[in-house]
Amino acid sequence: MTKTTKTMVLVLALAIGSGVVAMPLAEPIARAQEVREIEIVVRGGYQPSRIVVREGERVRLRFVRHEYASCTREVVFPALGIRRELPPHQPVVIELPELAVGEHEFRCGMNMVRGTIVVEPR
Ligand SMILES: [Cu+2]
Repeated sequence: MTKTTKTMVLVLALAIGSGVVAMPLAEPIARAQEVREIEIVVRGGYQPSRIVVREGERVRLRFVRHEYASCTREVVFPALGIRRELPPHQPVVIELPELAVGEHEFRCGMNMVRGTIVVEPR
């Protein structure tokens, strides 16, 4: 490398590093649909225990367990293959996949406390 080439390489490297020469950043892709977040309080049961959503609606459940009773330690969505631990007073967010029209059950690990997600047709 000649001295001039070395200098040019150095200048270019500095320019990139300092952000003077920047690669165009991809624009964040606008979300086609907002996600609806529903909070479910867990205390001797699920509140609300019946959640009605629309077909195709994107839903995220936020479980907040306000108790130490071991019964509700886990939440299970049998048909969806979802099983999550719910530590006390620590929100746990569960992103649901697209659900078919109808009723989808969720329950505690022992199947004592139950809730239902009702998906209504459009
Ligand atoms: Cu239980």
